[in-house]
Amino acid sequence: MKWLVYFLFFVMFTGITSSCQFEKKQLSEESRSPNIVIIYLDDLGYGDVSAYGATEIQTPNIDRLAKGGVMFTDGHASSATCTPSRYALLTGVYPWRNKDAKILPGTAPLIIDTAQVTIPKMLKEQGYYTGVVGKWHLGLGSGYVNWNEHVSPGPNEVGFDYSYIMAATQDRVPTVYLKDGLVEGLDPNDPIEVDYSKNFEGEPTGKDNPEMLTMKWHHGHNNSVVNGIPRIGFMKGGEKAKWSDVDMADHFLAKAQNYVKHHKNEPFFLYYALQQPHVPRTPHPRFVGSTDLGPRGDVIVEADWCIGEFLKTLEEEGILENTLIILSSDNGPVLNDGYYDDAVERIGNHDQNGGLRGGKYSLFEAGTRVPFITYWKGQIEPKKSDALVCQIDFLASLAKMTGKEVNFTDSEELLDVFMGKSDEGRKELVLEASTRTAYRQGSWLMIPPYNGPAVAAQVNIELGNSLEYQVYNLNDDFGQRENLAERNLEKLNAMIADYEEVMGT
Ligand code: NG6
Ligand code: CA
Repeated sequence: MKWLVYFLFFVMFTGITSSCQFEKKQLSEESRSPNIVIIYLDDLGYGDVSAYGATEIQTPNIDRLAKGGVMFTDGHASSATCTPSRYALLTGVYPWRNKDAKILPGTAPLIIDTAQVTIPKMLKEQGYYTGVVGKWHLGLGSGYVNWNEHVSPGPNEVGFDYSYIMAATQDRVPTVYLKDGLVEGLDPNDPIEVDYSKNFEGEPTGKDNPEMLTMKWHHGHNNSVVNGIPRIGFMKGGEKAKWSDVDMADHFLAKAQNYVKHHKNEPFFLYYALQQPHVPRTPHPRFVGSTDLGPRGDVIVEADWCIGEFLKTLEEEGILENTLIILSSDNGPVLNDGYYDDAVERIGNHDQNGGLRGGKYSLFEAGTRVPFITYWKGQIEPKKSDALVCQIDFLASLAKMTGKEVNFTDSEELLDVFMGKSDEGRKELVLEASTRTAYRQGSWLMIPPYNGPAVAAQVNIELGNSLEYQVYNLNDDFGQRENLAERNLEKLNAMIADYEEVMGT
């Protein structure tokens, strides 16, 4: 009898707990945070995407995101160059607050403090698995880097569970991939040495060995030669570990796809940082000639294809509906960035700036205004938004989305804007280009006076330098042709005062 009572109790109890567990499971699945993917291109301009008006390049896969999500027309990178923009994207901190946030050589130490909040760190605390695949360019190590040992600190120390990266840029040595801090495919009998100040004895260079080159350098880029391409910096050894430039896009894509397949059952974050269309532009042979624009156009088509394949993987794995995708670029476009690759000669009717003034390195609008898209199938209603938004705002917005509310200094919480529910973007934004800053307020932009050339001669881009204050109203003057500073002294003075307050000067 006693046993029967025990038995009945046992049945009731296990029944109750298992039904509780069932409810809990269902609940957590419903409220589960979506996967988050940031697809980040390198030097892709506002006018380089067909959804943004390009006619000479077709980007059907990026367009699919733009047309199925929020396509921002006033979305900005924090800076007109790579390292500062990536720093701001990941940390939510304005790059001009960190004096090391400037274009880094391949030997530079990590510029993110390992104690700093980052998107991957914040998401990890919220139960995400976090990964980065592609271009890093935020420095590695804390001084001298021995590339033959575990390289640290790096992405894994600032919040990424998994990292598969190129250290700096495609045009900088070392030209090898690193997986979780280890150079992939390294032969211990052929150690890697890297130096940015002097060559290793007897090693060929782009400058002295033009006969070795399959791509000619225009400015800079005349140090070590790898795969016939002269690079920035000197490198010796590591033959087997060197990447194949034409396979890089496929290589990163496969890593990104694998990552998704392995982590589809947990909330994951992926920062997929493509290398295109940064120099050297090395389309895989199957993309050569896919535009009339030469390699620069062809690698944009290649990048678009990679994005399409990546989306297919999300679909095949059944998680597209549960994944928020953000797509943008680290800075504006440049044609000749140091190699002769026909980008200038074959530009034809293409306008990489999409009507904006300036380009990469510039304080004018084309420096930072870039393609900027948020997409979440079934959750975000397709629309165009002219809200002023910046990549620096992802941190606070994703924190809000995943239930972690923190007050950030520079990163603004704009979740409703990114979800297409509001067009109330930022009221103000400080933009940066090679340590210079400009101030955006509403539709107005103020550039303080700067010494320095008006045009960067080698890349042929207007930098925004002038000894006079410049003020533009972007609503009426998209191409920044008319400096209104003199005629609007009141506006100018008000903007200077607000700018100085933000800058703390
Ligand atoms: C410049 C390079 C340019 C590019 C850029 C970084 C020269 C002359 N120019 O210094 O080719 O590598 O740095 O681009 O070396 S970024 O997109 O990573 O910021
Ligand atoms: Ca870049």
